[in-house]
Amino acid sequence: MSFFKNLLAGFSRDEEPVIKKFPIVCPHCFNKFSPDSVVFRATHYKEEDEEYCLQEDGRLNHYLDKFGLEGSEEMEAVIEPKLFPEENKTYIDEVLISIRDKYNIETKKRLCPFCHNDLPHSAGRAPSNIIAIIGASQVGKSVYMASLIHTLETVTAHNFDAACMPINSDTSRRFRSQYLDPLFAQNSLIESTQKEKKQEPFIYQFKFKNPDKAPLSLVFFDVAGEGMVEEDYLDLYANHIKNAEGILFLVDPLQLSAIRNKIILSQGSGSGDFTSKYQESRDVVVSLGENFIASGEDGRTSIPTAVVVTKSDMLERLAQEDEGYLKPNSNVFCNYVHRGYFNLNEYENINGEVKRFVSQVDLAFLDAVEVHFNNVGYFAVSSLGQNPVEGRLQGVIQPLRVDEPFLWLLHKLGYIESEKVN
Ligand SMILES: Nc1nc2c(ncn2[C@@H]2O[C@H](COP(=O)(O)OP(=O)(O)OP(=O)(O)O)[C@@H](O)[C@H]2O)c(=O)[nH]1
Ligand SMILES: [Mg+2]
Ligand SMILES: [Zn+2]
Repeated sequence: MSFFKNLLAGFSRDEEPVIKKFPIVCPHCFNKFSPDSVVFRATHYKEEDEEYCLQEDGRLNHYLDKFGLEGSEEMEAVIEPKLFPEENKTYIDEVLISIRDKYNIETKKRLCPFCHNDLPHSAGRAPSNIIAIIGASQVGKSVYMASLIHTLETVTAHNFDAACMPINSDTSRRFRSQYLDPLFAQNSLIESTQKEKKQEPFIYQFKFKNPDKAPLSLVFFDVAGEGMVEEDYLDLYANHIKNAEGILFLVDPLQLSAIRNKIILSQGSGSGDFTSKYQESRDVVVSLGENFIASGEDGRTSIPTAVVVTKSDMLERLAQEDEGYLKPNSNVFCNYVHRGYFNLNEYENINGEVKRFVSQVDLAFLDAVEVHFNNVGYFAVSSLGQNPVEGRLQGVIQPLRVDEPFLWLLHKLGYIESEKVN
């Protein structure tokens, strides 16, 4: 179908121009602006020139100060493109990407005009999609982000004729040392995300092999669950949720009090770790509602929101002992790989099963979600495929359905197609 659509589009006379220039959302301060408003950092300095000497960057320092980070050292000058003639500027696909300064020296270092942080090189040239991963403390956000990004890079991208890559070597290094190595190489877990520490975004590019399909930039954030119910924390560290294109809302079955004891009993003794922390997922919805969502007209948001039940491996025994919640042969426990398109049939089954499960174990949460979010899908994943024992993994990680909620978001945002196949 889409093949013919593309073919016809190729012949059509009044073909729509391909859009190549997109508004930029700064991945540091989340202001949105046109690619024409960027500023540049000079690549050299001249001690004797007041304008071009090393100097303090007030805006950058203000930004760093807000997060309690140390101010930067004196830096090269910031260059305002509007003060230069067109012949000094270079554009690719209508997007300003470099400028020659007063000394005729070129700089490609684009900065956000609001906070003076570096912009990713794809900024303005691909739609930028912030995916917010939220949820109460210890629900499995950090582990899920790690498992998801790893799966996107190694499996999902290929299944959709694309490649998924970190935006630069710094992102790659940080992801490896903070997430990938502990989980995949050292069989250990990730420490609870610190509330006091500013989390840097992880930016990835998802690029299709078909050059006619626009690439997308994915910006992932890992926040501290503890902060999710504190206004000050949300204001400072979770502002990206306001500009998110998609939300992954994680819920932990072990924290759903209605079944916690049943799960613990069903696992038997010596069967691994149970989080001792409790934080009602409903409180997280309420606090999000207060801080971000209620600003809309009817107090609801249409941002596509995937409610994701994590640690589904913990539900398997429960299902065997009590079929009232989930059937032992439920789709929740079978991996399914979406390939080439998002299978709506598979989605409808999982959405129905998980929604029914959540309504049984935490109706108050389900109701809170339904009054705040207009566009919701329900999913279940296991990022690890096993329950760690004393903070150690017992073998190779075997993620289950981890990319499905993400693919649903991509489908909702119009980046991948869907089909209904049995
Ligand atoms: N059984 C099982 N346990 C998991 C899984 N994913 C995470 N866990 C457990 O949940 C714990 C918390 O995971 P994190 O990803 O650190 O949780 P978080 O939501 O980032 O927590 P904060 O950073 O404190 O907000 C881990 O230490 C694991 O013990 C999973 O797929 N299966
Ligand atoms: Mg965490
Ligand atoms: Zn900024």
